[in-house]
Amino acid sequence: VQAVFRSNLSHLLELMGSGKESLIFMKKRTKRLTAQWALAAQRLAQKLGGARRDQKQVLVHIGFLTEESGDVFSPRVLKGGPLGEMVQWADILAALYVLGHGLRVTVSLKELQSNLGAPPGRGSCPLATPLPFDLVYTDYHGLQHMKRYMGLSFRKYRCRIRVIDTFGTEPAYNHEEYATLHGYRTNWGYWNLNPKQFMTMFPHTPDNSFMGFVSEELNETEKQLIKGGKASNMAVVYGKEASIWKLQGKEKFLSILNKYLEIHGTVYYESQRPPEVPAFVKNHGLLPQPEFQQLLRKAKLFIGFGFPYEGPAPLEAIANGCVFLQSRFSPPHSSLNHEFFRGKPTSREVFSQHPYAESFIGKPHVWTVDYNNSEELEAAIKTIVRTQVDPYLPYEYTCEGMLERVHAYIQHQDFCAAPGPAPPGARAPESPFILAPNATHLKWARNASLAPGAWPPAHSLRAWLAAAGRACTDACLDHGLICEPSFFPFLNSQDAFQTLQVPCDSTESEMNHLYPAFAQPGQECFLQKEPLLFSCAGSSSKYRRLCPCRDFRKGQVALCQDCL
Ligand code: U2F
Repeated sequence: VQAVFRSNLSHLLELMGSGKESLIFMKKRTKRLTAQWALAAQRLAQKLGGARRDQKQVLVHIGFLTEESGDVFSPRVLKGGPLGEMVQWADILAALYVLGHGLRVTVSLKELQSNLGAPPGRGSCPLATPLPFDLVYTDYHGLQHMKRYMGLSFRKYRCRIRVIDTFGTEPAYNHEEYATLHGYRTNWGYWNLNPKQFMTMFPHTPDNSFMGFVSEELNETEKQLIKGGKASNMAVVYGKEASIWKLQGKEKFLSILNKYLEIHGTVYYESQRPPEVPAFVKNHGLLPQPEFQQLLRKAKLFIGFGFPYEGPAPLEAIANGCVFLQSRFSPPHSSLNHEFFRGKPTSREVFSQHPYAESFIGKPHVWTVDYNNSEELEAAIKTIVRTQVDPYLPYEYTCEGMLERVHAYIQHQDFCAAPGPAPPGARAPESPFILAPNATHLKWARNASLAPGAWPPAHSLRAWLAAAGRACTDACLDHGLICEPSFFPFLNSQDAFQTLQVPCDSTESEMNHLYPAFAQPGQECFLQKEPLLFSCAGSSSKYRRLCPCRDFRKGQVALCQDCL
């Protein structure tokens, strides 16, 4: 069956159920964004020019909202608790629905069970129960639920699952045996899924798929209106919870700000002003999303205090013409040194409160400064107050961008196909690479004929031998490219090393998330033995990693030029 774009979302609102504060928040958002989704669908339909899209049957099981997993989020919706996850789930549901897929939504184990078919237990044979869905979007909590209810068929069908995973899961943490042996075992990881089945909130690591969410897009007239309507010296502090204001050195920081700007906040409070928030701050209390946007439209500056990490609000602020000011983290925060990230299945280092804003957007919209350096801070504020910036929203965070990406994933990502050690042609028989002059850059010369049907198409591969100590994520970015883990099999061979003129004295095949790699002392080459461990993330000064990179579409890092 062909999928047909939908522009009326009222049936989706019914599917989303009711009762919980979190669902109410999500439904309000979906309703408010209906016109934007409809317009985006129209544009994408035009862009795709009638290309065939298969309709999938999709189950969305939002595990963290179930009572069985504690549902700690719903009661905090109106009290300054995290809303980022709800923003994202609302947008995922909208994208799937607008793309025209068959949709079921569950937020309790009972509903899940009745959608999965016969429950396991006496009298039923879980193996015999076929899964009535082509795709299941869930989270780490939901994975547990599904495993419990699907019994033996979980293994068979897990390739259909997509895990919405805010901060991401690196391959070393995902592989159960490897994680256990090498100290990467956490509360969450070790499901042995294809790492691309994990879908993140920002493009953290290309080992996972970037799912994202949307921010409201302004038309030209609105942009002009906003630019004209800015209050000259108004700043809004990022943070709905009073605890965020317990920033070290806050007094000094705020007094500098207060010299140049009128400071506003949207901190939740019960009956009286939270003691953490100084008297000169104009606190509006937690605002409903549309009113928060209105506030951002008047403000010149949106100020991060270091927490929350990697949320949606800075994108909304920038989209509404604010400058986002945030602190640089030195040393960077990670699961090794910070409570918030501890136990999360990633070693990713976070160099500022919002690394995406820093590296994908940057100046003039984003200023990342050392808050302990008063001079640097004051100089930044002075410049910001003087400059005018245009509202800006990266394409990948528009409704159209999200639809385009989710469409591409649904049509092309298949983790159920029989896993081979390498796709056809991966042994690179007759010099499929062209050598760059410096002999560290390989380009796939033939077209995709060596690996027909591969996605992303194999001809977008550009391979680099990274410097010692450099991760593939960074090595690719250094060349304006992005690491593409699905291309690792093309590089995981003696031939590939040979074509690169890497002088291997010996070659070994082992389980190590840094392989394929070359070790200079001893001139040893190492191949990856376990395909699940192919990883863009990770580095060691011992190795020069062999890295598969690819190009990407402007404003849509998840997709290569020829990926649509
Ligand atoms: C992030 O969660 P948060 O919910 O803390 O992220 P924010 O960026 O603060 O904002 C989420 C939404 O809250 C809205 C705003 C954003 O879309 O429009 N909002 C509002 O409705 N009223 C207000 O007064 C102020 C903001 C992240 F998303 C999570 O994944 C993390 O778990 C969490 C911790 O790092 O940070």
